[in-house]
Amino acid sequence: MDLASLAANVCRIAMNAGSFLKEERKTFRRENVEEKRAHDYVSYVDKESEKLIVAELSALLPEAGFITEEDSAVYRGEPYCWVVDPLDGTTNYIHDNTPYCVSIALRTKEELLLGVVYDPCRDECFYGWKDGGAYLDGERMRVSDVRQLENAFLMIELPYNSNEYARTGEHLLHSLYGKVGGIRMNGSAALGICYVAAGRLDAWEEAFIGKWDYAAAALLVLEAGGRVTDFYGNDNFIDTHHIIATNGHLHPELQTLIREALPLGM
Ligand code: LIP
Repeated sequence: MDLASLAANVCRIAMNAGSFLKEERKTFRRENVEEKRAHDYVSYVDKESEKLIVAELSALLPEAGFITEEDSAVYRGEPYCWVVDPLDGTTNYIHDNTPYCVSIALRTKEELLLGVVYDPCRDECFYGWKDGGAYLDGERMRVSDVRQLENAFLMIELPYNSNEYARTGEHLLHSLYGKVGGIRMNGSAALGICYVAAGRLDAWEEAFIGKWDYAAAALLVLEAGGRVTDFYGNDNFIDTHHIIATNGHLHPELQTLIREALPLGM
């Protein structure tokens, strides 16, 4: 399989869907929003974007199955599987906030092969493929070289699952606030993890996220020389719902802090 050529085609598909998101945002109304569960929103834009992407990916690789956030297509154990978030950062989007993006990954049962994340707001395309490197608009990406947590610029995200996650989030903020270079959250797992790959962030973490939120960006961190594990430190993370992505140097300390206060039920 020519992953480089496939990545170029997937970038085109992601950019096409990103243009759709940006165009629809101009006339978007809050009455278009449904609540899948408490504080977890979806709109016709998520669903239409997913239909667009699934149709184009199906033409590109007819034998592949799908894992998609809005469940418009299925995975029946095929050798190849697309993992698609048609609009990552939905809550930002419905409030006319940023960032938001399109995330598309290709995987087998065992490993990630290709990842593309397109941000239509900054017109930035993050992409890469297994053993082929990670790129931002054609420029090779490398993770940062920050080695001390006290100098780190990192992202601590807060998922919808506040009851289960509150103890972890509070522990991390109590342990890190005022003791590191800076803490941010942005509401888009895909872009936050891409920023680790690009060296814009030194570490990122979140639990209770979907495979579609992180699959593409996690591969880019690995290809950019970083490390990705689940909250327990397992490198085999591709079916998990809790992710730590770092430049590698900061991974042990951040994973230890998380392990001190794992989310309830984990
Ligand atoms: C979002 C993630 C974000 C998380 C939100 C939500 P969505 O994905 O990107 O990191 O904090 O709870 O899961 O729903 O916008 O595709």
